Amino acid sequence: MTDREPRLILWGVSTSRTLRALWALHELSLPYEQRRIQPRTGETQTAEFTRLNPRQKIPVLQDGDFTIGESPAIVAYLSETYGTADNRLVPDEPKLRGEWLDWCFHIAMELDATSLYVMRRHGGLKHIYGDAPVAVESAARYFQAQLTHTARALDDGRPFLVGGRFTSADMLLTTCLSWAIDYGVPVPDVCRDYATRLTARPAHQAALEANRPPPAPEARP
Ligand SMILES: N[C@@H](CCC(=O)N[C@@H](CS)C(=O)NCC(=O)O)C(=O)O
Repeated sequence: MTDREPRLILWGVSTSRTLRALWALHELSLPYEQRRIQPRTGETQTAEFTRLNPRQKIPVLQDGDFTIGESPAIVAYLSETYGTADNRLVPDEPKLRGEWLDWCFHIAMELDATSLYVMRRHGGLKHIYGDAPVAVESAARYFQAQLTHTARALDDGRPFLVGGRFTSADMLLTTCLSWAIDYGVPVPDVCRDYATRLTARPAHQAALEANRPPPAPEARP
């Protein structure tokens, strides 16, 4: 933890990836402002936002004059900059850190990018990315096959993925499990129970609230 006073601004709302950043902010009890921009509204394409993130994606975190995107990186940055011995989300012992990285890459690549995001892009967002039912079906099967490894790991009764304590790998896995359950992809009981336990954390509940999208214009009073 540094003695630097955080000046944190989180850009984004309403996505599984912004939820991760919000969850970390609440786990670490950090004060922040939120710019509640949403995907596919044009708000990620403005000149102001593109200067911040040329990838035109949310979430983005500003910490003073430092800017970072990619939800797993935001969470790790927050923990390494502001985490304490009690609430840090990243292990520091080299082997545990290696194990943590292994889980983070596995979840972000195999469960998120290769599976759930393919389902999202070619299912719910097919009007933008193209209709590809075979890709959606195959991604759902791939997710289930990849998840068997996670289910086997959790079958040993461990409360968290790495080192007996809550880390950001648990945040990535929980958001993917919630996403899969929401899509109706079958998830083994051991993973479902794990997700139920982790989503009950007060910081997750607070993050869910902060991640709620603003009401649609026509619904506003
Ligand atoms: N790998 C990135 C993915 C971020 C991402 O794809 N964000 C989407 C929404 S979930 C986005 O901002 N799309 C821009 C837009 O649709 O305007 C992360 O984990 O942060």
